[in-house]
Amino acid sequence: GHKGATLWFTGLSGSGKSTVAVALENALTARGALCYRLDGDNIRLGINKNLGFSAADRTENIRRVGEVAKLFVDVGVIALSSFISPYRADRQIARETHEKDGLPFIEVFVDVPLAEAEKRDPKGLYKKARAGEIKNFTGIDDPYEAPENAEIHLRTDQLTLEQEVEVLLKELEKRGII
Ligand code: GGZ
Repeated sequence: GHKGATLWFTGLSGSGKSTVAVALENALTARGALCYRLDGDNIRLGINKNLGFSAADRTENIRRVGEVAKLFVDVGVIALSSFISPYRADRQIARETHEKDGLPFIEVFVDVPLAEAEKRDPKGLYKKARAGEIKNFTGIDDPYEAPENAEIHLRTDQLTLEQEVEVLLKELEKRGII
């Protein structure tokens, strides 16, 4: 069996948050653990479709994601949240939303140097941001506040995807979540 928990992936666009979350989802599913991924595709296009990328909208995005993740954890699901979540204070609120009810919250810093994320640029967004075609792009002309004490720190330019999944599974085992 397993119990609920939120894994909160935070990092720059192109850091590998979604890639790691998908790989972990597959590994958990193979073990029979029920999990659900929260990301821009199912949140920003749905419940949060009225929100953009101003500081206030990012804060509200993350507040709602924290609340929704907590609902999943309440019912025993492992919630995998992958949003840039650039503000430390917003991540702290999501953490407290869980911890005040005794629910596990594991912050995962998906870390790459900006230069590496920019080199990957899978959607060409950094190029557009550099050209001024996208304003307030995280890492270019908008802040990213790196975690100072995340439970897990993954350097995705130094580890393989398999190693990253292994680190996360070990942490979940250590905490008795799986
Ligand atoms: C950052 C932006 C922006 C701006 C659009 N800044 O690589 P992607 O495309 O798929 O991931 C980015 C995603 C970020 O949305 P989040 O909900 O994770 O952000 S936050 O946690 O800050 O609310 C990127 C795309 O949306 N995108 N404009 N200005 N990323």
